[in-house]
Amino acid sequence: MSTPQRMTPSEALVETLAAHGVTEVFGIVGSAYMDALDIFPAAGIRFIPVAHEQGAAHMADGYARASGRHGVCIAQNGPGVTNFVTAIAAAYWAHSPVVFITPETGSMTMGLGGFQETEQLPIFAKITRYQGHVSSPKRMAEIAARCFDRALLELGPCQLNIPRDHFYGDIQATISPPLRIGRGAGEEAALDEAAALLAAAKFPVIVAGGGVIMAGGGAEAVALAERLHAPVCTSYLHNDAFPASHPLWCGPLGYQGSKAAMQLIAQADVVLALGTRLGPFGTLPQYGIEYWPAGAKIIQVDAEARVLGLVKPVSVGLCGDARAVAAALLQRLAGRELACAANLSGRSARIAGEKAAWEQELAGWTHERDPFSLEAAKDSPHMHPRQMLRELEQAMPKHAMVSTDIGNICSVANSYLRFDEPRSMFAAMSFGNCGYAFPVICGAKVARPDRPAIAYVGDGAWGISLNELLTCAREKIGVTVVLFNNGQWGAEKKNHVDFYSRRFQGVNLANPSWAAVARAFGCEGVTVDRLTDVGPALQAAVRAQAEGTCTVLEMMVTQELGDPFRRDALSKPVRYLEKYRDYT
Ligand SMILES: Cc1ncc(C[n+]2csc(CCOP(=O)(O)OP(=O)(O)O)c2C)c(N)n1
Ligand SMILES: [Mg+2]
Repeated sequence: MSTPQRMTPSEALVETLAAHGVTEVFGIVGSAYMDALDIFPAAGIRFIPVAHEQGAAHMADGYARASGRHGVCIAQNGPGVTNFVTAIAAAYWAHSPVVFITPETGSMTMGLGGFQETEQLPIFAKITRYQGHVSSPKRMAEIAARCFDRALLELGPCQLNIPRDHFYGDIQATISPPLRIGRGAGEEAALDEAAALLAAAKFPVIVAGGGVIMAGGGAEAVALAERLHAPVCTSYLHNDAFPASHPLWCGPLGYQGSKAAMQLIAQADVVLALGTRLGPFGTLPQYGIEYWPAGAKIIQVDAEARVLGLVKPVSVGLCGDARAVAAALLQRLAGRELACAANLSGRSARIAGEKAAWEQELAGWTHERDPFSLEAAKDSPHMHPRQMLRELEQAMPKHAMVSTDIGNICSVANSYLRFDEPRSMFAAMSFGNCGYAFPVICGAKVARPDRPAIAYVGDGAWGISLNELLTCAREKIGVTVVLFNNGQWGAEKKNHVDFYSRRFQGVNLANPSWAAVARAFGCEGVTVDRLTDVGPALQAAVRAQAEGTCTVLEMMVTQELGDPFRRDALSKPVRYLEKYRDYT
């Protein structure tokens, strides 16, 4: 619609949603935006009512991550909107193009302390890419469109803040088509320099990050890796950035990642960090291995200029689209003599050797062996978490999407989550909030009903998020929850074990039967206590997804605990006061 037309601001909003291809919106109904909600069906938009607004924003995040399209959520002004905060912060660190619509208290009463009033822009200022405020009803279409354009342009959440009286009126509005701006491959001179470094490299290693996925650059990354015959590590929690079945794939870096990836990158003289900010948490030493090659030349590619050279010093920083950069580098390397060609067979053997060694170690690593874990598992009738995770890996259906929460077992799962296609792994990323995985997989399933959808969740995190079982039952969202019942907030208990002489506080959980709880919500619930039942239970639950059935598989596991999250951030307690003397 290129010419202005008479409409109401509600119509302008809904027409803008439609123009941007929005077909689903997550939220909880509220009077503030009811005038727009009323016409969603006529615009082909399904409103998906949820149990908690945090769930709605996580679902929008999952929807965006699975599809690459906008995820959209909406809430009542005041408390509905503040319930978004945690999930928007998570979406910010996951680079998700989420547009969250926040009706605000009326413009004529703002500041008087009326009902459901709070300043809604400052709360989100640091966790959004753009905040659009509809300062006049006449600007509804313009500001709404800007939120949608910028969410994709800058890859992050954008807030559309609308005083609730601004939904009403008689305006002339133009509905503009989406503005799509390509990023390109970046600076020519930097590309030349990067190509020269790669051509001279004797042991080049690629780190493939989330930027490869977001740019749709999987094929280019594979082609570049093959041209260099370079091993490819995936960046922390982006296990789907490179196909795991490819011979050059080495697995994830970072916490509970692949030792093969770490041993190989430690050898690198040149690292191509493709589409990754090289987040600090994903480059810390693990398993006692200081793998980051401090002496290597680093070429870092990211769509966001400000992350280049931020965490690790770089030799070349390239601000561009990971796909376009990979293609441009391939072009520059075509027909060129590569120093690394000289030791191709040696490198091949090295890659295969490190991968085989890690596989063998993983295969034998059936349980944790530290004193606490050995004690905890000794007389337990339950499954060892690692063995259970391996069974899940082996039974994982093709094209599966898996979300993971924050917790000890979810973290250990990192070694057992391998994917052949992008947009398959949705971890809680660096915001790290417990309660992420379940609503996120619900949103992913709504976006991609054709793909199996599985959430890995600890029993503690489950308590934060299980209310969305209501949404699954009501809206027939067929996802599978693999719930790790170890009766504890395990990841934090591990810190008590390692640093606080096992003075446990607030870490033991008395659980109901989570399978029975799921059934009470109108979903399916199955308790699994034997390794041989893990795979068949997963497969049956995935089959039931086709009927819109959500199943909770309650995995009964021992209380053993893998390596801690934050060894880097904790130290043994020091007490100076007499009354706390024993607390060391
Ligand atoms: C919202 C939120 N609250 C608290 C934490 C701190 N925290 C990190 S891991 C963890 C324990 C997770 O326990 P559970 O979900 O049972 O998984 P497990 O570690 O037992 O596998 C907690 C409480 C967090 N990350 N997010
Ligand atoms: Mg637990």
